[in-house]
Amino acid sequence: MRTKVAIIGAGPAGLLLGQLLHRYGIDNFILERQSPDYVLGRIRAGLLEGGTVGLLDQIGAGARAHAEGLVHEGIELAFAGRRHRIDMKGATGKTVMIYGQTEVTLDLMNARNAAGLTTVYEARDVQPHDFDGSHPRVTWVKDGITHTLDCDFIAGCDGFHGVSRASAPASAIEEFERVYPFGWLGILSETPPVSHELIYSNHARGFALCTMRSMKRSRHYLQCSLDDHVDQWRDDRFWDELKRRLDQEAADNLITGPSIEKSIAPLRSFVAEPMRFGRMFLCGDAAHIVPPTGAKGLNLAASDAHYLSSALHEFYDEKSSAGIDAYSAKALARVWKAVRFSWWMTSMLHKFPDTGTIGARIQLAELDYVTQSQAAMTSLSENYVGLPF
Ligand code: RFL
Ligand code: PHB
Repeated sequence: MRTKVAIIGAGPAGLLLGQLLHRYGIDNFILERQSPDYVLGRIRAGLLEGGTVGLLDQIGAGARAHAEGLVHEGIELAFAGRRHRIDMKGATGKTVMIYGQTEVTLDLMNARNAAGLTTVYEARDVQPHDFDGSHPRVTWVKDGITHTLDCDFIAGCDGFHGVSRASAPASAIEEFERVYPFGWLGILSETPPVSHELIYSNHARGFALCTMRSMKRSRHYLQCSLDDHVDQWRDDRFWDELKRRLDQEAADNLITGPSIEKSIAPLRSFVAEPMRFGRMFLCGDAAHIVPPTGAKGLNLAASDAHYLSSALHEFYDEKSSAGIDAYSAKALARVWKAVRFSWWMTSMLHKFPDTGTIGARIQLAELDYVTQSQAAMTSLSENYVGLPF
């Protein structure tokens, strides 16, 4: 078997890259360890930058997002018992969209099926080989049989725990990491959102976020201890704790109901440099992780896929290596700005075990500044709606 680009991983990065390459007429093949249902079942991101929606439009997969997604023009920051709105559209002229990662993934899978492109799900022992030479290949096992795919390039879109980054020589990678001393406990419920925009709350008991998937379905997060287990968080405990971390009006408006999903995610900032090893490129969470406070993970996966598809288009169309040579530096320049923004939002909004009362007062001063200064609001908004790519 042979293809131009072998893509490892059918998450948002791999599926979007596949469609962007297809639009340029570049043949590609995806290998995914899990089943389609498993991939679709992961409740993760909910917020898309305008640029990400634009990429879905470019590949003809944006119709349902425009019909069902919720366009948001601002967010609210809650602290010291009050909520303050940041008018992002007023500050930048841009908006963001609430549209779940599960829906994005489904739209991308449907586009891939409609284009007749190959995806092998439940591929075991996927392994990239010989990407330091001119004839890379990928092997995997399916139904007990080992398969080989020859290719020009390998795209490692297999997430933080994937095989691609792990296959690059350790001496060629520099890793940067911060693990935060807390996690996010998230629940999904068939209840209307508290407010029509997202509420990010800084509270002495810990951070809380009220977000949504639709006007009938809410997604809420609470900062929790890394030792916590979902079994310790019955629904009524979750709702009680959320109410305590919100301002009075939001707490009064909160409609509770049974959770449909409940999970705990650790928070981490991580970057692997470079994002290219010979004929293998890393894309999305395979190369970098950000804490979800800035809503950047999926959006970075999308901008990486954009940079990489443009670079490969230049390679095939213009017979020029300039694009692929510049990919890592170009992608990392945007990644580091999102890493900085996500770290900053996380630092401003969470309760840190080791910064004491002075840390808490500095956070309040910063939140006061960010919600009073037009310059600060514009800076937050510019990053939140997504820096250009
Ligand atoms: P994914 O989604 O992890 O997909 C990688 C795919 O690769 C497969 N795979 C392999 N396949 C073959 N062989 C192997 N050896 C393989 N190893 C792994 C996996 O099965 C999987 O299908 O990475 P990708 O595509 O880079 O996408 C990244 C995003 O999923 C991630 O950044 C976001 O979910 C982060 N995130 C958010 N991002 C946003 O932009 N906005 C948000 O509002 C937002 N909220 C969130 C989030 C992540 C969260 N959690 C749980 C980490 C909220 C949360 C709670
Ligand atoms: C979500 O809707 O799941 C979401 C939104 C914004 C964030 C994180 C998660 O910052």
